[in-house]
Amino acid sequence: MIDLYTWPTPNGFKVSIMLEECGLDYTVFPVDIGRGDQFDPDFLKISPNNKMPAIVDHGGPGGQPYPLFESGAILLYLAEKTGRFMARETAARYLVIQWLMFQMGGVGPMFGQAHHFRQYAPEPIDYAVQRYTKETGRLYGVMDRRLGECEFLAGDYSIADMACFPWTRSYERQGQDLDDFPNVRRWFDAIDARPAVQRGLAVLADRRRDPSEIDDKQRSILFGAEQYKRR
Ligand SMILES: N[C@@H](CCC(=O)N[C@@H](CS)C(=O)NCC(=O)O)C(=O)O
Repeated sequence: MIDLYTWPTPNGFKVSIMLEECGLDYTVFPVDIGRGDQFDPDFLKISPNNKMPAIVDHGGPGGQPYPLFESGAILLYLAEKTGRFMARETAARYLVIQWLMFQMGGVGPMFGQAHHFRQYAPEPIDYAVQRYTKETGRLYGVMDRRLGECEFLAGDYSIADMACFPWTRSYERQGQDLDDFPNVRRWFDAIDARPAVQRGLAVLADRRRDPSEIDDKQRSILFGAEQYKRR
C-alpha cells in the first residue's frame, strides 16, 4: 500500500495518474497547500521542501516504509518498482529520463511561472508575463517538433508523458493556443482519452480552486511571509 500526499495540481496529478496506470493500491492524504498543510512538521519529515506530491511506500525496499518527495523521483521509483512505463534497455531508458528531466527542469518551472505571473501576481508585470509566456511557447514548440517525429515523447507512452501532460491542460492560462501546436494537440487528446488518466485526474478534483478565489491568507501561505518563514 502506498500513501499519496497530494493536492489537485499538475505535479500532484503526475503521480495519481502513474498510480492509476500501474493499478497500484494507494490511499490519498490531502495536503491543502492554500491552508498551509505543507508546513505540518509530520509532512516536512516526508517532504522537507514543503511541497506536494510525496509518497510513503509501505512495501518499500527491504519491505520497509519508504518516503519519497519530488514528483520526478516518485515517477522513476514507481516505474522501477513495477517495471512499467520506462524501458529497461539503456538507450531507450535514458530517452525517457531525458524527457522527464525536460519536464522537471523546463516545463514545470517555466509553465508554472507563466501561470503565476498571468494569474496570481498582485499587479501585472509585463516583462515577467512576456518572458515566461514566450518561454512556455518555446517549450510547447520543442514538444510539438518531437511529437511530429514519434507518437509519445520517448517513443512509447511513458512517465515522461505523464509528467508533461498535466501541465498542458491549462494551456490557455499559460497564454498558448493548441492550434499552434497540432502534434501536441494530437498527443494531448490521446493521453486525455486514457481511462487511467481520467481516474488520476479525478483525485481530489472537487477540491480544486480557481486562481481568482485565492484570498490574502492563501497568498501569504503560497507566495508571501508564511512561505518564506524560516523553519
Ligand atoms: N519539483 C517539485 C515541485 C512541487 C511543487 O511545486 N508543488 C507545489 C504545488 S504544484 C507545492 O506543493 N506548493 C506549496 C508550497 O510551495 O508551499 C515536484 O515536482 O514535486
